[in-house]
Amino acid sequence: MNDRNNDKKLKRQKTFFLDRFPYVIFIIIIGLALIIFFSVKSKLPLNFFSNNTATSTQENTFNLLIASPTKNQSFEFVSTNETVPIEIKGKNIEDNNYKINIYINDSLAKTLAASPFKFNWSPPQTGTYDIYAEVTDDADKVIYTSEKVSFDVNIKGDSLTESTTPVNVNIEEKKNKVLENSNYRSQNGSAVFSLKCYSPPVIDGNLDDWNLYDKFTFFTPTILKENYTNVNDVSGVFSSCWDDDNYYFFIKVTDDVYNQPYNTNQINKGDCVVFVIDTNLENDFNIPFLNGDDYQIEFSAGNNSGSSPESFIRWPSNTTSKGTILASKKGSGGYTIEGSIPWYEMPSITAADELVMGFTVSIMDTDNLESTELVISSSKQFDFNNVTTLGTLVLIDAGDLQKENESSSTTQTTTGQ
Ligand SMILES: [Ca+2]
Ligand SMILES: [Ca+2]
Ligand SMILES: [Ca+2]
Ligand SMILES: [Ca+2]
Repeated sequence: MNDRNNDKKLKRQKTFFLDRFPYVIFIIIIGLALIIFFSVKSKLPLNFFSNNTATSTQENTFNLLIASPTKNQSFEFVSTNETVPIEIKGKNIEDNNYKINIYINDSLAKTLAASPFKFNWSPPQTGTYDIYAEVTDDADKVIYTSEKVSFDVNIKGDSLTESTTPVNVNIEEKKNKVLENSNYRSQNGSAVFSLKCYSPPVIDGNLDDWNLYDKFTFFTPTILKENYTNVNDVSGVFSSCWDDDNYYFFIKVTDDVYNQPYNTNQINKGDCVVFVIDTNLENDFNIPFLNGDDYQIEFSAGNNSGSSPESFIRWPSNTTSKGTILASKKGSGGYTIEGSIPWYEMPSITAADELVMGFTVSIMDTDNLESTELVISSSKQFDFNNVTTLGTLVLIDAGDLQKENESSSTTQTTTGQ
């Protein structure tokens, strides 16, 4: 009985194996085929199977978009003091050390190497402009080009000279060259450029002699930034220039409530403007504290009772700045301060073309309280106790702009109405 049963079992097992034998063979063949395929895959000529698609996938992960101006946007300006805000948004650009070249009407307007990829562009005259941007790699090879965006600028210029300020490509190239050749804190935001002036601005609080100079507007809330509401709360336009004697500046501050109850060494608690300068950027690159070659200078447009504008050198001397000349204007929506600081007040600086310094200009806002409520700065982060948060100031000598502007304005006509 048992033997017969065993025989049956054995027979069933044999049948079971024989029945499935073709399947087993089939699975073994597929398995071998896969092993062979993967081992020779990289040698196959077909792109589809090889890794050659990697480069195009990488390119596709770039994205470059003109965020400002928008398509067919129209700008109505009253003078060439006003600028078109240019902002490029990119994907995977920063991580790779790439640069963005921005072309307006097919000529290079700006090269940006660090985010934010934005700047203010001064349109030379009324007209329609095309803008596009391209990404270049370390070898200056163009690896991505954005779409072209058209926009209109209408300058209702009231004088010939105002509406014909040319965009000077040479100056832009020089700025880029200086930044490329220097060690500066690009991660802390756009550099502030100061052009040499061949006839100094009149210190009277009026903007009219600042047409030719760069305007810096990218102020970011940095200290007590949770109190920031909008551009009317506090924002600013900063411009500066220099000659062998002085550093000149103009700042137009928009501030909904002017509140400066203080004078002299307390002006930093009310509405005021502060420069922090590290004159030995190269050697102090990683030193967080202020040392002997640094300056912190504060400026007030005058107190609430109408005292004169004043400045205070908080560091290193803790004294008023006697040589500084200031003029200010206060209005309902803010104030302006125009000033000249003699270089002898900052003896660590030897003013020269292409000098690169650590620098942040901050606007301190006090509206209703008795001390500072909010600070906006020209660098992305700012901390009075940390010099490594400073942005960059570059002195540039680009020749006599006034003279160049006058000679070019005689050959150009304004189309503003
Ligand atoms: Ca002036
Ligand atoms: Ca305010
Ligand atoms: Ca220093
Ligand atoms: Ca205020």
